[in-house]
Amino acid sequence: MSAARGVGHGRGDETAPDVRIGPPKDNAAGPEAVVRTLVASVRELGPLRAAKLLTAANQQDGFDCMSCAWPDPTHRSRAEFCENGAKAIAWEATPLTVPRSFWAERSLTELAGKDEYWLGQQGRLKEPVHKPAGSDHYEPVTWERAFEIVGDRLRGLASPDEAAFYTSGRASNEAAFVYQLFVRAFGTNNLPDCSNMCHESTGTAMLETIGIGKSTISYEDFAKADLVIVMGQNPGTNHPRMLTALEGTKRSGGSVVSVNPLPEAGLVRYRNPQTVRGLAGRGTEIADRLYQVRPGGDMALLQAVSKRVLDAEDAAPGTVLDHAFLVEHTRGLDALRAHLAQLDEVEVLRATGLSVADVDDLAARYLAADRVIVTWAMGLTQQRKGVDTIKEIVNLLLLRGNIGRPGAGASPIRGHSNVQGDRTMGIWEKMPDSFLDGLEREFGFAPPRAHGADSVETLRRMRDGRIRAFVALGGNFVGAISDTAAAEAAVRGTDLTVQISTKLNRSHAVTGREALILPTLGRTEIDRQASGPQLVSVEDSVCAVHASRGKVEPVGDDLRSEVAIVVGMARATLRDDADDSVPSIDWAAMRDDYDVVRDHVSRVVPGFERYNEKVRSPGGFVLPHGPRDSRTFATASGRAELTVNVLEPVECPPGRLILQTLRSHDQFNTTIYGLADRYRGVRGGRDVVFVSPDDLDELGIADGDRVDVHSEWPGQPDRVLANQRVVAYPAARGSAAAYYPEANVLVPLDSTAIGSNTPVSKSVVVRLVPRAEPR
Ligand SMILES: Nc1nc2c(c(=O)[nH]1)N[C@H]1C(S)=C(S)[C@@H](COP(=O)(O)OP(=O)(O)OC[C@H]3O[C@@H](n4cnc5c(=O)[nH]c(N)nc54)[C@H](O)[C@@H]3O)O[C@H]1N2
Ligand SMILES: Nc1nc2c(c(=O)[nH]1)N[C@H]1C(S)=C(S)[C@@H](COP(=O)(O)OP(=O)(O)OC[C@H]3O[C@@H](n4cnc5c(=O)[nH]c(N)nc54)[C@H](O)[C@@H]3O)O[C@H]1N2
Ligand code: SF4
Ligand SMILES: [Mo]
Repeated sequence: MSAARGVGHGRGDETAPDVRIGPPKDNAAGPEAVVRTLVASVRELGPLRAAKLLTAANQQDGFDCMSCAWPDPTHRSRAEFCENGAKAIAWEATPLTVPRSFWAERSLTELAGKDEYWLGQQGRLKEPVHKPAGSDHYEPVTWERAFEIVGDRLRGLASPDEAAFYTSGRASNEAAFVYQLFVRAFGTNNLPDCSNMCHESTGTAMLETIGIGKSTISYEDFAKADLVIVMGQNPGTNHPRMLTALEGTKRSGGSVVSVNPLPEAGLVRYRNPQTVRGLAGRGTEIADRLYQVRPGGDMALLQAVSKRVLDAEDAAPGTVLDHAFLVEHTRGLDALRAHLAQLDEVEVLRATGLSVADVDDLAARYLAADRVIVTWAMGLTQQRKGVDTIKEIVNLLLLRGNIGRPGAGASPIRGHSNVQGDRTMGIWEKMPDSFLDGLEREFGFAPPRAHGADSVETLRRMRDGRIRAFVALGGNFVGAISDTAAAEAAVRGTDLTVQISTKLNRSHAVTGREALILPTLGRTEIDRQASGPQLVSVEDSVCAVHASRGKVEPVGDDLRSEVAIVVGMARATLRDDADDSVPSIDWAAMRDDYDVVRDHVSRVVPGFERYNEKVRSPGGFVLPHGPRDSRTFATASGRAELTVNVLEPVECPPGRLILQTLRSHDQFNTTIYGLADRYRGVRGGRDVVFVSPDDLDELGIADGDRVDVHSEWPGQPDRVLANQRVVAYPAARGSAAAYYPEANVLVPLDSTAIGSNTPVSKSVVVRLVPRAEPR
């Protein structure tokens, strides 16, 4: 397959697509969102199923919205969901299923030519299927046979390290815990996950500086903050109910600013669909200022602001920094001060694309605010210097004691609804020894200690023939990771791929020589096991753990829960009849009653004591968090670390742009709900590249032109995303944007963040090449 095709994009070189462009919107949500939510869910689900599900979403006896990891307020209203939550629910709970005849009718070759939108539209998977080696078709298979194949092939590997076990962040705590237990009992730490492509830079930076990789605030802190700085995040689309929290900041007198190359709709103006003001009025202006930073310029901006804070302290000693906090709880102030004294302001302006007045303005706001929260998402983490950028957030906050007190803190906003919980449960290729010791004590076997492969490393090892079997608990690994062509070649080189999934995606079409699809229950569905209906639990972005109970009948009789599937694989793989080294674990007991899983967790993972009791209390419970609760920092020094980080701005050669790959309003990661991006004015297609009108003038390209986007990486041939429509858009100068996952083809596998190995999906050096024959 040629690199130019992108993900399932045969479309690129065919007849003219009919993408239509209108003006971007300045407001998010409002009545249109409510109507769209209801119409779409009723159309997909029917009125009864829709009513049952929407009223149970995010309620204490209902299920947790499976879309993003935004937390719930303590006091919930009757309708605690948003337009995009409703889309996720409708997508999962659709009664449409893939018929048995599908597998004989459609070859893998044919499926590989379809795009993600088409694949997702085929409905829910409802029976296990197997693609034998050498065949171009899946065929239905019994669960017993499917497990036997998994067990057989895994046991046949030369070493457990020849297998990798991926997790996407929708898996429940219970499924994740049982899964990592199976993988470690099997004998490897090869547990790559979506977090490797997502907030890994956050975890790395925060663990090193404050001793824990999770948000230091609670939901209620938003209403207490004087200033919230939203960096590299598009909440109006990706965490829609965050706008309600930010509205809370505004209404209690605080201010909100956005640092982003794009003016994202919800941050400009928000019309809360749950208030009369939001429905009838113009809504609330959320962001008081947009600092339209050049991609990758955040680190320079943060350093420049910290420098101004230190300068202000020099001008009025004793009045600016939180000396008591710094002395008692931190280390490294002198080194930071010395480092920032050398900061090259010319370099800062070049890196940020901002004016001195902009930088001064942000610094003045920071200095004027007693309580400051910084939140961020992918605009910061998916950068080459993502880890250092987040360390600079920590520096800035520490200088004025903005951690561990009300209305202040560092708040990464997680992506998948349980990606944070999965990590807590041990889904990580390098879990600390303390966790592994806990497993050893509880289960009586010696877990492997050598660190395993993360997502990018898994692909490299597949490419090199060192990983031969791949199991995925959810997600769409090949569709989500960088460098599509390289990724697909690597996956096709493996012996076996196994996908535990709800719906079809690219990873079912691009497989190892042999492949299995194991269909699973979604979170909306009632999960019945031997002991009765089960509940599962999840952890949100602010460390609150709560229960989720399915509400509707499963779409098929032969679906199994994720826990049951993992147990099936474990029992087929880890047979202890002949071999003393195989731990004896009562897998069936965990499958039959998830309380048994939670009892194990309560003895292995700190903070989960009395898990079964606490998860059943209304609203669940909040995990302990040293910096948030008591300003204690579990770093090597026992203090929060102010760090010195060397600036290395993204270089952009003349005639090139820095391209970011981002989400439309109508998708969840690789799941494409529809072909519109309403807030950005795009309808009917996704093959667009957004560029500022001034850059287009300079490049001699016009709005509406068709271009091939070439990505450049030293020593390698160009990667190409063919035939995109250019959209003149109010983007930062020198930047461009295109949609993920189609644009993943442009991100080189070797382009990863220093320290976290996260693909650099937000800074790709590209050149726009006008199509030879414009249409
Ligand atoms: N509806 C919906 N909800 C989702 C998802 C979804 O796909 N759909 N995905 C979920 C997941 S897994 C995640 S991780 C989150 C993702 O949530 P976001 O991080 O909001 O997602 P992106 O679309 O990648 O948007 C990145 C934002 O960063 C900005 N940006 C890009 N480069 C830079 C930069 O260099 N500096 C700054 N300051 N900003 C930059 C972009 O303009 C954009 O606003 O959302 C979660 N929620
Ligand atoms: N270029 C570029 N690449 C990126 C990003 C980017 O911004 N730009 N973002 C990155 C980020 S932040 C992330 S998180 C990753 C996402 O990577 P993944 O998490 O691997 O991808 P998703 O698209 O979220 O996975 C969707 C699939 O999960 C399955 N699924 C849905 N619900 C369930 C369930 O309840 N159980 C099970 N077992 N399966 C289910 C369905 O089959 C669905 O097709 O992509 C990363 N890749
Ligand atoms: S904000 Fe996120 S978790 Fe909450 S309802 Fe919307 S999509 Fe679901
Ligand atoms: Mo993510």
